[in-house]
Amino acid sequence: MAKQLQTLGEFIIENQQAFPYSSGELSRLINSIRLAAKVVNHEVNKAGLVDITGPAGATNVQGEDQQKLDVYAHEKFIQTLTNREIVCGIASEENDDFITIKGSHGDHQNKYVVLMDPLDGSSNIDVNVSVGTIFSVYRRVTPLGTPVQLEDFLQPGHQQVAAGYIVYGTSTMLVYTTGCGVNGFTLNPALGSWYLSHPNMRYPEDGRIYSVNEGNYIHFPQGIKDYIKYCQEEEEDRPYTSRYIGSLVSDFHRNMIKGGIYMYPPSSKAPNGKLRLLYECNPMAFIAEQAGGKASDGKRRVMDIEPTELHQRVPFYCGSKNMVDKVEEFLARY
Ligand code: P6P
Repeated sequence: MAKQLQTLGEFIIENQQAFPYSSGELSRLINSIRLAAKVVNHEVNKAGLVDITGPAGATNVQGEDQQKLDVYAHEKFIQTLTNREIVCGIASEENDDFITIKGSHGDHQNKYVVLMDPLDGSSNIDVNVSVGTIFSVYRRVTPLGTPVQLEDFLQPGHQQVAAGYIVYGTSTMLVYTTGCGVNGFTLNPALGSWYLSHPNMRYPEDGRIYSVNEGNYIHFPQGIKDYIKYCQEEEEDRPYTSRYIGSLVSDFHRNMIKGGIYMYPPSSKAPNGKLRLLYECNPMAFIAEQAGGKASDGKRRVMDIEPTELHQRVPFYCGSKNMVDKVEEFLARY
């Protein structure tokens, strides 16, 4: 008789006592994320059938065409988070400014802020390649009872209380941490339940996969060019392979399971790289570190960077610790 997998609900209840200061709010927040994820998953999985895959006509702060599914996912997560009386504010890739949530009594008593990329990798939507949702959670730092402020969102990554992602792939998985390790839950769409399929996920210290858009090679810093050539040299201890899906969540997830490094270096075209510190790099860095991996901007620990803007970009090197160390070594030569 196969062992009955624990559901996400059972896991949350079992681990509730892990956060003495949280009166179940963090659990309610994760519960609202899992509800929205199911709803978005349903739409993502039928994207080809209904007219919600094409551009929505608007563009987001990135200047990217907002795919209708981007907008749909953004709205669903905002709606479920707002209804659960937990967050006082939300920042999203899809909105230039943060969203203030007063709470049902209009008194701004909710303690948490959420920053998210509702549908990362959206350029892959209409070619049927995996996409993902990324979220990052902080406790507010401004006084309860007052409207949320920008400084509640501009906190360094090491202040996160939770972070996670949903990968809408061959199966749909929710992977998250609250600072006590990383656990992965797989959705059974027939039942609408999430099951603990990947308990205590660990980033292998070494790996053989490097993920980077080599189309930008000539624009990379010399240290990155050298590292890529190092990976490609025919040495017995370096049978590396290049894997790049173009969806951060999917590349990260595969590398965390198999061992590898994801790189989005700066380039002459994008001097700070492309990825956003607050709702792409910090949450993925929290997860990577909690799984024994590492996340750097090439010089510093990503989670130590003091944010200055909501949508600021940073170079991003994340994955197996020894591989990130090696990249930093190559970059330090120049
Ligand atoms: P490029 C998707 O837009 C994204 O933010 C990440 O998910 C992905 O890894 C990266 O950008 C892809 O960017 O420039 O290689 O197409």
